[in-house]
Amino acid sequence: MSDFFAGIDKVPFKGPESDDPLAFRFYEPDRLVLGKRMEDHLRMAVCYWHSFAWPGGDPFGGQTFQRPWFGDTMEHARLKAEVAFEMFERLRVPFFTFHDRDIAPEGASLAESNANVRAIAEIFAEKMAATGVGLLWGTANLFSNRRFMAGAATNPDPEVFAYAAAQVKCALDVTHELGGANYVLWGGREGYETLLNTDMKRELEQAGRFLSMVVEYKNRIGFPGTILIEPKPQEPTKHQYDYDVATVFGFLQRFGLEGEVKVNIETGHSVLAGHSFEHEIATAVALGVFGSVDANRNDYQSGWDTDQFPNNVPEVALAIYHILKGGGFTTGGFNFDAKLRRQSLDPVDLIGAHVGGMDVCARGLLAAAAMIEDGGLEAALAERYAGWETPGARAMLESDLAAIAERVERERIDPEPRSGRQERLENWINRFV
Ligand code: XLS
Ligand code: NI
Ligand code: NI
Repeated sequence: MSDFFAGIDKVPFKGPESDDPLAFRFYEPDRLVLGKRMEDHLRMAVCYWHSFAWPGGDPFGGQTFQRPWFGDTMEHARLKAEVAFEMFERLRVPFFTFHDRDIAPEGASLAESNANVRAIAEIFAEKMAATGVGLLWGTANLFSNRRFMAGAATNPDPEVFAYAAAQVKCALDVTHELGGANYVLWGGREGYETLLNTDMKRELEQAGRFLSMVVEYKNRIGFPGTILIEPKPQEPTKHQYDYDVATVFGFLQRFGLEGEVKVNIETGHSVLAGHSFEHEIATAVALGVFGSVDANRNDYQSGWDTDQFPNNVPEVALAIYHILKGGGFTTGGFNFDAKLRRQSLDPVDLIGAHVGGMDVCARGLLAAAAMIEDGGLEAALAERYAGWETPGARAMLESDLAAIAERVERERIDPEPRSGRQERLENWINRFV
């Protein structure tokens, strides 16, 4: 046991009237919502990188956080694992997520790095068995080390492609051994800084082949989880190839992977791509590739992927509404890809931030469930598209342009526009959030 969170108890549920900043006001894991436990709806996860690996730097200054596990020895990594599970238990969070390089220091060779990752994974396995905390997903960090400065799978140097493949193999093996529900690929540097030095056609083909190899290997080892791609339009690159959900879907189709790979949608990345969070979710649901969510929020003025904790209930409620309409999570969940502000120095800040984020998701779920139970939005949609339910309209989709044109003339079809009722629907939403 470490003393990092000394004085902070397991977070209790105290109800909406509570003013205790370290208590849940809405999150009750066992509460049934639409017939399913809240915990099973939301499948929330703490991410290792922002909470335990990030030092609090920004482009103008370095570390602000002082953590006893900062350093690059295995001793530090073991302490980090200790503290991480102490936090998961206090938060009653059912899952966590990590990159290989978050959990263990990089060694002098890839073999040594892999051995370090495996040594910590063994500790994870014991702690997971003891606490019941599961792994929502694992991933490989293919962006921090300078070897990846020009990309991983899309690198002009085939040796970097090879190194990335070897690193992903190990991260996927470890994720599989820990019973991970998914494996994520975020192509942080799979894009370009300038087209002047970039052969885009070649790079896209490399990325497609790399992803196909990941899927082939996943099937070979019998990993039952889902492979997820996390779209992001740019940052740190000027342009990232996994721009948004629709772009990723086109890419998957091109390489015949649309049945094998799904998407992990991040709130902040949706905003960076010029979309709303619910737009990205609705797109993924419509295309059949919805997988998981990285929950956070961006500062709307700064234009950066600021990875703040979610605190906007209406935004989260609409997102969850679309997730529920799409059938809810299967292997996915809500991963808090969110970090403290660099002035939030204390252990209590780390706990309090997650309590708030989890409560926002719980409140969003309750609002979304109430919207579904009320049925108003669904009824409005059904009414709006009712014309398409008639046999004539359906038959038209099987006919052809000339036949349709002939019918329009014969029946003197001249459509009368109808109100879209947007404000009424916006007002309706406000009854629930
Ligand atoms: C960065 C990404 C990253 C992924 C995991 O913007 O969100 O944190 O989720 O590599
Ligand atoms: Ni993310
Ligand atoms: Ni991000």
